[in-house]
Amino acid sequence: MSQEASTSSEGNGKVTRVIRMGTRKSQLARIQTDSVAEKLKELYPDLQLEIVAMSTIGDKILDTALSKIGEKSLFTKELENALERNEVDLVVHSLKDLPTSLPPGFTIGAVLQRENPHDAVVLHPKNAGLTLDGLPEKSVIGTSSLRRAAQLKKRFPQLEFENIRGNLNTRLRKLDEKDDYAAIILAAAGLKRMGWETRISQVLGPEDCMYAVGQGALAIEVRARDRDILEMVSILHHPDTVLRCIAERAFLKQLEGGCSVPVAVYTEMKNSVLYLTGAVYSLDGSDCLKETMQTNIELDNKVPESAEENVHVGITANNISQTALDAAERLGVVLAKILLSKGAKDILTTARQLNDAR
Ligand code: DPM
Repeated sequence: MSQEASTSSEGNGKVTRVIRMGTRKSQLARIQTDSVAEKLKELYPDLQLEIVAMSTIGDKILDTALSKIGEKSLFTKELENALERNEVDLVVHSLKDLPTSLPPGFTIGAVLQRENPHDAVVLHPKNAGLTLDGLPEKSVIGTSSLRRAAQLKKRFPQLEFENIRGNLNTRLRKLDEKDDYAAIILAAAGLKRMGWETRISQVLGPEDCMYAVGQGALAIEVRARDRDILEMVSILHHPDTVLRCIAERAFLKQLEGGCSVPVAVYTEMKNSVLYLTGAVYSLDGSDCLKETMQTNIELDNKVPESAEENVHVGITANNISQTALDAAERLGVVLAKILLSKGAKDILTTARQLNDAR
């Protein structure tokens, strides 16, 4: 069987190409991919879509904390291999799982409107009605995110934190059916997409826990050379989300942080001003560097001179003002440089070493 995406003529002069969408096999990944398929169908009613599901390393290694698996593109490698081999034409990811530098040949062709980017508390049923503040001393909170643990340890020193792994279904089951955890922390966006919004007992604001770079946004990864697909998906770009996420990703990239370092952000777009708060933490949250900066965003009509020029931290957005994208990226870089000048590198290096030694 040919692995090339098939092209067929319907005899009416209109060529329809079957677009294959790659996805991980988890329920969340499938829901996310289906939602993008639906949007594409609405915009291009003649489009023929096929969904191809596959397992990734991240799905197979379920007993180890993410932050301890030394594989950068944990959830993306197999899908990128399939893209490379033309077995699929695009892949839907959670943006926060995509590294700030993609392997050569790939680019993010669309960043969709962000869901609630905050983290949420899901309580064991026996604790119904409580908040993190009201849980008994030494209650165990399940999270494998160094970022969440660092911030929450500092903010709620009376609580204890333990790793929890597995996809969302597994984690909810571990919470409900055992007595190991008083609560777990998950992204509100994932819970909402799974239809489990009712399990959210508390959404954590930035004073309690800032979110991960790109959290809550879906991204479509494509072959950089595939200009047709790039153009097709580009109309799904949500400009405010793109600008916020470019600033966040530029911040993380400049810090040389991967997807599992204690780095957190908070962004806002208000009256054409983009605000970025970024922070780095020691593992127990006792050391923290945090700053906020802003930049004006001018949505002029400046278009890129060449397609290659318009890539910002892995994202191609030819239909968004070049000036605005540059300003967003610069904001992230400058904020990171300020934190680096105050010692962010040492905090992150120590956090990484301690985590590797655990
Ligand atoms: C990344 C982290 C986690 C995921 C690290 C972090 C959480 C890991 C854990 C980079 N990816 O957030 O500090 O709790 O062990 C992930 C989730 C979603 C995308 C699930 C979640 C859904 C939300 C979204 C896993 N990736 O964070 O609850 O689309 O942003």
